[in-house]
Amino acid sequence: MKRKLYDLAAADPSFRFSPYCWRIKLALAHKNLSYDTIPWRFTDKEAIAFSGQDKVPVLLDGKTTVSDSQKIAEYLESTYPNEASLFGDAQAQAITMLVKNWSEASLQPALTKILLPAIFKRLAPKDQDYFRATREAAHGISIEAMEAAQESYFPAVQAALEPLRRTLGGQDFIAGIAPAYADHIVFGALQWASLTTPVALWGADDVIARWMSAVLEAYDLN
Ligand SMILES: N[C@@H](CCC(=O)N[C@@H](CS)C(=O)NCC(=O)O)C(=O)O
Repeated sequence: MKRKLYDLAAADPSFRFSPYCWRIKLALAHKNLSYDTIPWRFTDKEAIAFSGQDKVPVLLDGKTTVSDSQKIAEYLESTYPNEASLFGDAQAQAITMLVKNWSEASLQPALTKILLPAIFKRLAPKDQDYFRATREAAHGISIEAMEAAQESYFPAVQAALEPLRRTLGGQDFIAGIAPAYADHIVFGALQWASLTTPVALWGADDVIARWMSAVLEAYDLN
């Protein structure tokens, strides 16, 4: 049975924008593992209830079901040890947690209020009420107010990107000479942004744009 990945989709089923699902699509490519994706919408909770939780990514690999991107990455690393490593040695794996936590605690929150209004417009109509209710409750501000305040969120994004720009100014990838899971994590966050918002948060000649193309190219995803 072919591996299956439940992957967040918009109204257009081919529009796949989840930062956490992108991590896993790159991790599967890194391990040279083929898979089919199943488009999933925020309100399709029943479809993934078998995984014991309500978020994507969810990976089905033979008889094994794994959810949560970090757990999926660790599962792939231990199940396919003969394929290229996602983390490197134990020290590198530990340092990858700093990258994950920086992305989730600094970079992604800085991007969120810029992206939510753009995502809202692209969602399947059946998802829009749920998305509005959950996101407005989480942020204490309406989607429309976020959109109106958009420019006030730009400085925090640039501040969050500074460590990444400095790093990529001196090396090709976050993990060094080739991409690894630390790159997949940050790529997922920035792909989430570049797919959903028309706002240019970095230019075509920015080191970030160069690195994003290089990550895709490394996996023949360009
Ligand atoms: N910690 C989880 C987070 C996954 C997550 O938040 N996924 C979002 C899509 S990007 C989701 O499924 N949200 C469902 C919802 O908000 O109801 C992971 O790393 O996989």
